[in-house]
Amino acid sequence: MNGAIKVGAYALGLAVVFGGALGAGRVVGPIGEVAVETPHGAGHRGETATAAAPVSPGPATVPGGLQISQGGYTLLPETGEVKAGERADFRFSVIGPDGHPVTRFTTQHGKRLHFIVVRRDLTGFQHLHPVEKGDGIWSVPLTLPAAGEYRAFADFAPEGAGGMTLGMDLAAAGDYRPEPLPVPARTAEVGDYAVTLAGDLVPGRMSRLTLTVAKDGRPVTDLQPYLGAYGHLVALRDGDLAYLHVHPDGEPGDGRTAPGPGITFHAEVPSAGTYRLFLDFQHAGTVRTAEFTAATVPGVGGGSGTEPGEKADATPSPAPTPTGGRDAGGSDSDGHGADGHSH
Ligand SMILES: [Cu+2]
Repeated sequence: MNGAIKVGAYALGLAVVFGGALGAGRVVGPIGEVAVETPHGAGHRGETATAAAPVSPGPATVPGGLQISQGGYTLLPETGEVKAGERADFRFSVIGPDGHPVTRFTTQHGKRLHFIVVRRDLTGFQHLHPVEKGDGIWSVPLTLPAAGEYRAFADFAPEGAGGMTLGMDLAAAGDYRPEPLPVPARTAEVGDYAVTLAGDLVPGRMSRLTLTVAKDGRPVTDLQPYLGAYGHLVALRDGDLAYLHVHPDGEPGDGRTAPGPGITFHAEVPSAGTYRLFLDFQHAGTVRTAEFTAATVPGVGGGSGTEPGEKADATPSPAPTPTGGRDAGGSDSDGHGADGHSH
């Protein structure tokens, strides 16, 4: 049964800018911004700032979710076997740099840890919230609906460290028949709801995506906050399930973010390719997930002679595209002043 499964293990190694957490802010690693005082810095005190300020993480940054251990933190599963279709009490811990389970986490989006599970063919998406009772052991009821190789992501921020996403494999034995990835589409239906995706993923650039929710053909304008936002978006790269950093633009109660129908995000994908997007939103008391396949579009300028994966440092001319500035803060001011969606 293991023959076909191996394939998934390869695609690692594509190293780029992926961030870690569900909206936890910038790509940060535990090594982030601390200005290290290196020995050869002695005598140059005044200059440390320049030397130590890493403006760009550079191409060596590994996308989130691809590793079970990263930056000194390691996921340790404690549940051996999960049987397809049977509910398991799945347990794991996060081992910290000191070798002990981490018990202090910074709350992000209302939870200390977010747990995403998906089968390797990008079906069966689940967004769960395990419970930890003080000993560093996380526990969550988990059902893997069908046989196959699954990927589980733990998205968290240890206290004092940046947000990160670690990933681990889970297997449910049996006859695994992977499903083909749906073709890219602008609209996804879930129950009586239709969600429409506007905006494009551009490799190496922060892209603005707006997902608009309608029910029975009418725009939904009373979305409910779910974990502190009107929507949560997880994006996974087809081919290796790298976990993409997406953060919402605005939040309930900030005086400018409407409860629908549009939910806006900023997402940065590191490479050209195809991604699967999962939008969790809550309406009428129920959380639903709308799923999209999205292919990247080429970056700025006409001549697409450069590798999209490389950051566009050498972009010859300023980009006239409307997809937003290079940063969330105060960008999108080109042309249409208001926020993409009408109020
Ligand atoms: Cu969550």
